[in-house]
This record gives sequence, structure tokens and C-alpha cells, in this order.
Amino acid sequence: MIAKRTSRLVALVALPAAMALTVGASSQAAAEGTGAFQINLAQLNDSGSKGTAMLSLQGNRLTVKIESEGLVPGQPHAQHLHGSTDGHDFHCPDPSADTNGDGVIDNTEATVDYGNINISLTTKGPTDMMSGLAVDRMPVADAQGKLSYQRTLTVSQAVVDHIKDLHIVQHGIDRNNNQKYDFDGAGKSELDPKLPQEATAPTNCGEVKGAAVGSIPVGGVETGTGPSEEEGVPFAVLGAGGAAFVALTGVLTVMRRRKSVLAAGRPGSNGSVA
Ligand SMILES: [Cu+2]
Repeated sequence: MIAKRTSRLVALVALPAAMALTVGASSQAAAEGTGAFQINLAQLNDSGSKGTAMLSLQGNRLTVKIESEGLVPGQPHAQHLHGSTDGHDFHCPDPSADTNGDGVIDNTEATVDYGNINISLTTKGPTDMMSGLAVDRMPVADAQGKLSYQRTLTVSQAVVDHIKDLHIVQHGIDRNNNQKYDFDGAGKSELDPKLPQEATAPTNCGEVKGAAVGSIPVGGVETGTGPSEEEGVPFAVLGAGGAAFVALTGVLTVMRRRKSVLAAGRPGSNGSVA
């Protein structure tokens, strides 16, 4: 009996190592099959918006369907798949993500939790990070604040392998309830002072159900080892505009994680943009 239990323990202990060694092999399984993953979009920033989404994979073809409501009527809503395909464990933020205490979880603050943009869910054209703020190619909510979106994309094998580690985030809030994005509601966006914060702050977020199952924690961020080289690569190719949406977030992620640990008793250590 002891021997049996021991062997089972050994098997359990060995499992993560085996999984780590066979990351490549897992792509085989994913590439062969199809899969559909449901996402419930829950409000952020007291936006009142919610929705459901479905990610369906057929090989490297990813169909994204989103139905959401409670959005800002007639306004474009930037939307993305956020997260990591290298095993970092990101989640949708909770109110504590408002680290500068201004009452709004802005994208920079939320990125600590939900990670960088992986895919920009545009209606046409490119879907890379650079399209993150391409509001002319983002879906527009109807007069009732509802939005329907569907697009099929070809995605990388890394996305196929780590689809469960990604989250859908929609952006755009209406703090002063005047049915538009303006500077009176929440001031300037920390991403681009020419944009209202209302246009870029996240309005909802949803994780793939069962996201924790089968993901392989690498722990780079959590253990404070600094941004990986992979995270550094995109920064080199970033320019203006949409780039601001993702720029520096890898670094900020690490810095703010440290700050959140060290924050108490260190007044003035918070470098947040006001
Ligand atoms: Cu986003």
C-alpha cells in the first residue's frame, strides 16, 4: 500500500517535469484536434458591460465570436486577446489593480494582471499588437450598446498551444454616462494624452473556462526574474499609436508586481501616471 502510494506520488511529481519536457509534443495534440472554449466576459471599472465569447480552433484557424452588451452606444470598442503564450499565468484584474487609486483601472494597471496584447481583434486587416488601438477597425456598439463580432484568423502554433492562457478584453467605458468618450469622464488616457481615458480603459474581461487546467506555470513574472528575452522582442518593433497600448507593459508588469509586494511603507515609490 505504501509502495503503491509512493509510486503514485512519484508519478504526480514527475508529471510536471514530463509536461515541461513535452511542450512541443502538446502542440501535436492541439494541432490534430479541434476545440471550443467558452468565455464569460465580466465587467471591469463598474462598466455594467458583460458578454460571452467563444474561441474555436480548427488546426491553426481560430474563430472568435463575441456577443456583448452594456457598452458605450455608437462607439468603437478596442478588443484583444491578452495574455502569454510562454506559460505566464495572467488573469482578469480585480479592483485592487487600480494601483494609483484614481478610481479607474487603466490599461497599464490592468496589464499587470491580464498581460500584453497577443492578438488585436480587429474587424479587418492586421491583428497584431500594433493594431491594438486601430479604432477604425474595431467593432462599434449599436445604439443599444450591444456588439457582435466574428472573425476567423490564422494563428501561430504558440497560440494554439496556449489558447487557455489567453483572455478577451474589451475596452471603452463611459464614466460620466454621456454616451461618448470624452475627457470629462476620466481625463486623459495614460497611453496617449490625445485620447480620453474612457476610450482605452478596459470595460470587461473574460478568461477561458478551465484556464488553469493544463497550463504550465513558468513563473518568470511571479518570481521577479525580470522580463524574458521573448518579452523584449516586441518592444524593438513598436512604433507610435497602437504601440503605446502595449509598450513597456512587460517591464511594468515586473516592476509593479514588485511594487505591490513592497508598496506598503514605501510612500512615493509608486511611479504611476496620474
Ligand atoms: Cu486589450
